Amino acid sequence: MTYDETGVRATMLRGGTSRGLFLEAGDLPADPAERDDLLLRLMGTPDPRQIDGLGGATTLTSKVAVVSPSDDPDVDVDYLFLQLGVDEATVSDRQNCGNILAGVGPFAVERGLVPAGGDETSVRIRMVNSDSVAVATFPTPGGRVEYRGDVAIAGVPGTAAPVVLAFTDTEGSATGALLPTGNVRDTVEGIEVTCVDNGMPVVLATAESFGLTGHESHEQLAADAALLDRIDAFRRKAAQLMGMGDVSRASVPKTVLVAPAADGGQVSTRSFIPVQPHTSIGVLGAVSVVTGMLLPGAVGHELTAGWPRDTSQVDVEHPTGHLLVDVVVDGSVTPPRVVRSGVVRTARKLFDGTAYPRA
Ligand code: NQM
Repeated sequence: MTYDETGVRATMLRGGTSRGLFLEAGDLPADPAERDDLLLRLMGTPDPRQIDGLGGATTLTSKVAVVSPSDDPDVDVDYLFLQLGVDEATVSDRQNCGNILAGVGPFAVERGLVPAGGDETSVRIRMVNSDSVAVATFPTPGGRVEYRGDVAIAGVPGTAAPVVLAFTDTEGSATGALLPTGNVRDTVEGIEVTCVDNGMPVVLATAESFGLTGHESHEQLAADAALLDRIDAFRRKAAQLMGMGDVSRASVPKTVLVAPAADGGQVSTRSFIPVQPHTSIGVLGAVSVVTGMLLPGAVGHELTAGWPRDTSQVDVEHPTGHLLVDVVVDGSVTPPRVVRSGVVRTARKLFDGTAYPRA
């Protein structure tokens, strides 16, 4: 079949602070190479402006969710996340996306893949990229997904209905281990790091070790070409230690620099995904960073000294606001064990229709 004439049934949703095209696996070519070629043409990659496609010319808006009913009786749907390049013709399944994940439950109900459960529906989602499970819970009054609500998340104007995401088995999502190097602390290019993977492989370092305050704006960081080159070289070296091989064309690992909080939160973060700075922070990126920081001996652990002991919620500052994550980790056992992690996001359906690929 040539999709050029028929197009493909597609829904676009904002999930958290990202935006992506949501497609059913059954509507796409079964062959991954043919599928990827179609996705690149739908999104308008490669082109720095993605002018002839549906991508939004940033990595945060060049994302695709492929959803299908699951064979596994313990979950409802499978979600394959694909990160498309913007100016390079790349399609990568090497990372998860916790923001786009926020749209998967609503999409599954909209498409009839999962029945609405009552006032609220919980959808069990296998994140195929990492073979881990997330449960998404969101309002469905009268059997319809309700996107309107009063939850505000930093980086998105207005308010919307909450999508509560609870993660299980996210340890070692891309690397096989929570501490992929086997150590809680390593040195990369003379910089002390903690390499951690609780849903997203992250190289955690202090902002200070890069000569930064950790409170720079997104624009300041994006304009610092020497810094971005340094980050790229740094994360490639770290990836070797993490057993990830050559990551020059991969979107992981991410680098996250931490510093004392400056706006009433518990830690300030500046993330690089993997080279350009994030305008906020990825969901699983933030969960991984907090997990790492909670481990005695880790980089940034000293910043946790003043964190309240009566809650597992951690207020993570990023360039455009705050992200609240919920993480409980048992660092007293070897290797450390994640007891629980989760986050609250919102999502919104932007369009549902037929998408046409460029020739
Ligand atoms: O870490 C961006 C995003 C992400 C990923 C990135 C994400 C996550 O903000 O779970 O959400 O790190 O490339 O969408």
